[in-house]
Amino acid sequence: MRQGWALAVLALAPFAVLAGQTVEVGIENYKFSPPEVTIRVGDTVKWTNREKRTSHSVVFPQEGGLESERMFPDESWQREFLKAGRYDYTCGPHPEMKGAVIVRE
Ligand SMILES: [Cu+2]
Repeated sequence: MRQGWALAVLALAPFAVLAGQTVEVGIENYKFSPPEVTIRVGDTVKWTNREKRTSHSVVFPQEGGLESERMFPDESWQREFLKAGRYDYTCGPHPEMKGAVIVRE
Protein backbone atom coordinates (compact mmCIF):
# COMPACT_ATOMS: atom_id res chain seq x y z
CA MET A 1 0.00 0.00 0.00
CA ARG A 2 2.65 2.48 1.07
CA GLN A 3 4.95 1.42 -1.77
CA GLY A 4 2.18 1.90 -4.32
CA TRP A 5 1.71 5.47 -3.16
CA ALA A 6 5.43 6.20 -3.53
CA LEU A 7 5.41 4.87 -7.09
CA ALA A 8 2.43 7.05 -7.95
CA VAL A 9 4.28 10.14 -6.68
CA LEU A 10 7.38 9.24 -8.71
CA ALA A 11 5.27 8.71 -11.83
CA LEU A 12 3.68 12.16 -11.52
CA ALA A 13 6.82 14.10 -10.59
CA PRO A 14 8.20 14.64 -14.14
CA PHE A 15 4.97 16.36 -15.18
CA ALA A 16 5.17 18.69 -12.21
CA VAL A 17 8.70 19.70 -13.28
CA LEU A 18 7.75 20.23 -16.92
CA ALA A 19 4.54 22.14 -16.24
CA GLY A 20 4.95 25.72 -17.44
CA GLN A 21 4.20 28.94 -15.67
CA THR A 22 1.17 31.07 -16.38
CA VAL A 23 1.87 34.74 -17.06
CA GLU A 24 -0.98 37.24 -16.72
CA VAL A 25 -1.72 40.06 -19.15
CA GLY A 26 -4.51 42.50 -18.30
CA ILE A 27 -6.59 44.42 -20.82
CA GLU A 28 -7.65 47.85 -19.67
CA ASN A 29 -8.19 51.27 -21.25
CA TYR A 30 -7.77 49.69 -24.70
CA LYS A 31 -4.25 48.50 -23.82
CA PHE A 32 -2.57 45.19 -23.14
CA SER A 33 -0.69 45.42 -19.85
CA PRO A 34 2.15 44.67 -19.97
CA PRO A 35 2.24 45.06 -23.77
CA GLU A 36 5.18 42.68 -24.08
CA VAL A 37 5.95 39.56 -22.07
CA THR A 38 8.89 37.16 -22.31
CA ILE A 39 8.18 33.55 -21.39
CA ARG A 40 9.70 30.11 -21.88
CA VAL A 41 8.55 27.28 -24.14
CA GLY A 42 5.71 25.50 -22.35
CA ASP A 43 4.48 28.58 -20.51
CA THR A 44 0.96 29.91 -20.84
CA VAL A 45 -0.22 33.50 -21.23
CA LYS A 46 -3.59 34.32 -19.71
CA TRP A 47 -5.33 37.50 -20.87
CA THR A 48 -8.07 38.99 -18.70
CA ASN A 49 -10.40 41.77 -19.76
CA ARG A 50 -10.45 44.32 -16.91
CA GLU A 51 -12.67 46.85 -18.67
CA LYS A 52 -16.06 47.88 -17.29
CA ARG A 53 -17.96 47.42 -20.55
CA THR A 54 -15.73 46.97 -23.60
CA SER A 55 -15.03 43.55 -25.08
CA HIS A 56 -11.72 42.54 -26.64
CA SER A 57 -10.02 39.59 -28.26
CA VAL A 58 -6.48 38.44 -29.00
CA VAL A 59 -5.56 37.89 -32.67
CA PHE A 60 -2.30 36.52 -34.08
CA PRO A 61 -2.07 37.83 -37.68
CA GLN A 62 1.09 35.80 -38.45
CA GLU A 63 -0.82 32.59 -37.78
CA GLY A 64 -3.61 33.09 -40.26
CA GLY A 65 -5.52 35.37 -37.93
CA LEU A 66 -5.86 32.83 -35.10
CA GLU A 67 -8.26 34.61 -32.74
CA SER A 68 -9.47 34.05 -29.19
CA GLU A 69 -13.09 34.05 -28.15
CA ARG A 70 -14.38 37.56 -27.55
CA MET A 71 -13.63 38.43 -23.91
CA PHE A 72 -16.31 40.36 -22.09
CA PRO A 73 -15.45 42.20 -18.83
CA ASP A 74 -13.79 39.88 -16.29
CA GLU A 75 -13.47 37.06 -18.83
CA SER A 76 -10.15 35.41 -19.64
CA TRP A 77 -8.58 33.46 -22.46
CA GLN A 78 -5.30 31.61 -22.35
CA ARG A 79 -2.85 30.05 -24.76
CA GLU A 80 0.09 27.75 -24.17
CA PHE A 81 3.20 28.45 -26.31
CA LEU A 82 5.12 25.37 -27.41
CA LYS A 83 7.52 26.94 -29.95
CA ALA A 84 10.15 29.62 -29.43
CA GLY A 85 9.69 32.86 -31.35
CA ARG A 86 8.06 36.24 -31.34
CA TYR A 87 4.27 36.32 -31.46
CA ASP A 88 2.89 39.77 -32.25
CA TYR A 89 -0.80 40.10 -31.57
CA THR A 90 -3.58 42.62 -31.72
CA CYS A 91 -7.27 42.87 -30.79
CA GLY A 92 -9.98 41.86 -33.29
CA PRO A 93 -12.30 44.86 -32.84
CA HIS A 94 -9.45 47.31 -32.02
CA PRO A 95 -6.50 46.73 -34.40
CA GLU A 96 -4.69 49.72 -32.88
CA MET A 97 -4.11 47.64 -29.73
CA LYS A 98 -0.72 45.91 -29.95
CA GLY A 99 1.02 43.28 -27.88
CA ALA A 100 3.80 40.71 -28.19
CA VAL A 101 4.74 37.42 -26.57
CA ILE A 102 8.41 36.48 -26.82
CA VAL A 103 8.96 32.77 -26.25
CA ARG A 104 12.48 31.61 -25.40
CA GLU A 105 13.89 28.07 -25.37
CU1 LIG B 1 -9.89 45.47 -28.04
